[in-house]
Amino acid sequence: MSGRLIVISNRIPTEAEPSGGLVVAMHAALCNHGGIWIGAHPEVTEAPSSHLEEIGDQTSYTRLAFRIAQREHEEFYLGFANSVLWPVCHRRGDLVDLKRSFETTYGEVNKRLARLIMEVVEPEDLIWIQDYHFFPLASELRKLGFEGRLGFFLHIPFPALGDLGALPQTANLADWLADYDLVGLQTRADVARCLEMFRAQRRAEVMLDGRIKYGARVFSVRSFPIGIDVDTFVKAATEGCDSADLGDDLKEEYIIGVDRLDYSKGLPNRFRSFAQYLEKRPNKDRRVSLLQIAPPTREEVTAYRQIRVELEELAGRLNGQHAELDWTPLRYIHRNIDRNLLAKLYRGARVGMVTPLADGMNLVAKEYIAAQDPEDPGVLVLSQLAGAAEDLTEALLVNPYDIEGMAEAIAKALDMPLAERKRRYAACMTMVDKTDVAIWCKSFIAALEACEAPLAWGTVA
Ligand code: ADQ
Repeated sequence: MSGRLIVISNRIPTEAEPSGGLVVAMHAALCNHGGIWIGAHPEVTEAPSSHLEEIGDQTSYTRLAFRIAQREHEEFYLGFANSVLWPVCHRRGDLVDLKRSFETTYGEVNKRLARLIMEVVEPEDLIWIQDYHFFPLASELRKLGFEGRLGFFLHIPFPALGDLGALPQTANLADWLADYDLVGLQTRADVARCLEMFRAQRRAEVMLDGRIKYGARVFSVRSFPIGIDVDTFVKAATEGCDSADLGDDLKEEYIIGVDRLDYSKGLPNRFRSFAQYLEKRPNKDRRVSLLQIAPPTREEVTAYRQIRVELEELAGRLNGQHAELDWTPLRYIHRNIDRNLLAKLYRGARVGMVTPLADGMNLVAKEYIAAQDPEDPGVLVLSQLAGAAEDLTEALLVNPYDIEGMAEAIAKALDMPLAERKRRYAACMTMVDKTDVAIWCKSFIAALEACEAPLAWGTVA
């Protein structure tokens, strides 16, 4: 690779050897290529920073942080990113909270970050920007004269054309994306939605080779399905204590759900379908519980507080109706769990339920598969609306709005013969392996490197 790799993400790891799939993959890529990781400092300050601060003491690459002021945290992060872009991309226009100050501050933070990046970047560097917090960053960098290669990866679903009308006029996704050389999306369905948006623009032309010509720019949109660090996860699931040693309560059959407490994850319908399964199960002596781990996030946003209240009510009702003196059917935990323990909890579960209403990929689906015992695997019940469903076609696919259908899928998963479980697991595991996070990272960087810089119309042969 000619230049350095510059990664921009909202979060930046602070520990020397970070854990968690995506962060580990980026860390490895930066260790290999050398370069800089730029992200928001975890501590919010009074006034925004006017320079990048070095954090950590890695030798193979540099970590630089910019500080966000409290007002920016509210208007840029909680506001425009998570109360406008997040609901629009997850088909929840009803939850959009539009305020002028949100869009203004979103623009300002991106502008300021672009100026800070320009202080450290060199023309032949490769810049890889992560996620919806920074859609306009390429446009800001181009305005400041950066002509090198710029890549973008969107971790969440690309919005449907019909939902884009809920964005303010200043948020022109087509203009923002056209300033990148490579736009990476999770799935082929995301790419189709993105192309649909461009086809609806008079200035855009989808070329025969799949690239898009937009005014003076030519760029590519491709899918790069993200995955997990498979080897590390398999190791975590199998080494150390056995899943049978996790405590008496987990000796009985259980179903597992692991999700950030987000309205996109479909938790109320999951609880309802589990309640329906309990009501309809033919053998009332069969005690299968649901272990739901859901750490709260973004609690300053009203929609997140509301979903928490709704779930607590549903959980209370479910246990009230179905618990026995010596049995609680739903265990609902609001905490982060150590990843080694999480891997073992997945392995011990007969069924993994991943039922979002919309999801870019969903790594929990891949983690559940990777954690299984190949000789006696559990069954993944997966929403057809999760990005992961595009490749994990041998999971039990469900419609997350169909409560009865999900209750039936739970029953089917619990009764599935070993031969069918093994066949479905093997097919899913092949895909989990093929889309390992290191492959995702390498293939995006290779594709960005292959872009001619700058990819403006007229310079293309
Ligand atoms: P998320 O919406 O956060 O990610 P997901 O892909 O499922 O969703 O990743 C969540 C991660 O957090 C998993 O690795 C999971 O193990 C971990 N996690 C969840 N609850 C936990 C708990 N209580 N304790 C410990 N770990 C926990 C966004 C997009 C997704 C996309 C990813 C990556 O919304 O669609 O797959 O980015 O691109």
